[in-house]
Amino acid sequence: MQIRWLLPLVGLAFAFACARPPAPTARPSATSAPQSSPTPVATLAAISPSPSPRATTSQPTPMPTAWPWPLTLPTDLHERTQWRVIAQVNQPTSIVGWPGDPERLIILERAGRARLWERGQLATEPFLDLTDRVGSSQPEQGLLGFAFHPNFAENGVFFVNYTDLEGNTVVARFTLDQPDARVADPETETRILYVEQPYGNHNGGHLAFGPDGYLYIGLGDGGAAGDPEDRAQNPHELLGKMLRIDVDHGEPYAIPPDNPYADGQGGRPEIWALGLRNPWRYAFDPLTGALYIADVGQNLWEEVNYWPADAPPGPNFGWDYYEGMHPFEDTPPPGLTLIFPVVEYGHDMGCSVTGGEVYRGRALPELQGVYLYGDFCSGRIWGLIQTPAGEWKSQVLWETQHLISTFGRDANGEVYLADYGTGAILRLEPRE
Ligand SMILES: [Ca+2]
Ligand SMILES: [Ca+2]
Repeated sequence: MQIRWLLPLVGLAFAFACARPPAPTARPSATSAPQSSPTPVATLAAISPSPSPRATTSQPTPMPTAWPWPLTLPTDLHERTQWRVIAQVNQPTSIVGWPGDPERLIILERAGRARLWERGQLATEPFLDLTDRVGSSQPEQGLLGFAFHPNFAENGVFFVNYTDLEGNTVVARFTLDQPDARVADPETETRILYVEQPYGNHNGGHLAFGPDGYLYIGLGDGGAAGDPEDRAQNPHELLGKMLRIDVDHGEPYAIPPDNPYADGQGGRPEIWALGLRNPWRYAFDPLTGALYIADVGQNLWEEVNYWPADAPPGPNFGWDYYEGMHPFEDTPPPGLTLIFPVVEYGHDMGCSVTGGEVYRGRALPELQGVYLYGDFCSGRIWGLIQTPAGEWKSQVLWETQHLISTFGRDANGEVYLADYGTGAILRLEPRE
């Protein structure tokens, strides 16, 4: 196995470790984040003085009828559950559930194919073949993200994120000829966003629609290492950000009016969040609408960030002032509010975090509301919950041998993962 070659997919540094120290320390973010007076940055003034996740997550909206997380995490899941292989592809980068049909998935292959998995079978003909325009010469390049439009059943529209033959990021819209087509026409492509990439790595690549109906586009800091041009903190650069656009208005899109720089003053209007290194995978909780962003670390710390649905746009997740909870480079200006991760882990536990999904399936009721995430190198998979007191708890639930490149969720909320090394797609199930 060409481990050394594979490792750079989503991270730079790597440190295999077999030691099993306690699960990562969960910290209440409000007390660990440096609280500050209101930011002097005019365009961020709409943000409350201390929009810490903890301050708002005690009453998330839309508030479900019950506490949205379990009170404890199960400890014996490795005995009672299995990750069962359901398909085999080449270098999988993303798994997306087909809207309304739990027996259908779209599985992305890095070289540029979107494969259709349907009722236990992988269709021979790709759902979408973009190999003529996808560049994948660098390990983190390729066909990286896919999102169905919220009204896909009516309009047949979906979006993809890929690096082109020059290595630059393309976000494009496609439309099915017929509502129930099994193959999409590559010629229906309409590019809606194009971002030049200065280096081959840290392209982000994920796409997801939020509960607000807007498309969220994660972009890494553009690469090399240590964000050499300090893009993640520069509001005039799209790299190192989470973007948010309205694909239902404007041409090719409109700016949501509450984006922090919506009027173009002080920053790029597409920006929704700043300070990200490489948000390779992120996910919205289908019940609460909260957003979990796993941001790949530099040399030491991997992190998961949390932003509830009712928190204001514009969070700054800290990179590259901070790597996880730890100072990395330079000193933030006085008054700048940074949002710290709700959990981090060191490179004794892995090398590159792969953001997962909030489990809202039916097969494993005790996992309802648990955010599952993993590590690309160590194969560990954690569960993350918040206690009613606001404390975040993270615990290793499975030790696997998989090179976990992505997780995914089907229409029923069941969770999948991809093994980049073997190409296997696996579904989490009770052990028979
Ligand atoms: Ca830097
Ligand atoms: Ca951070």
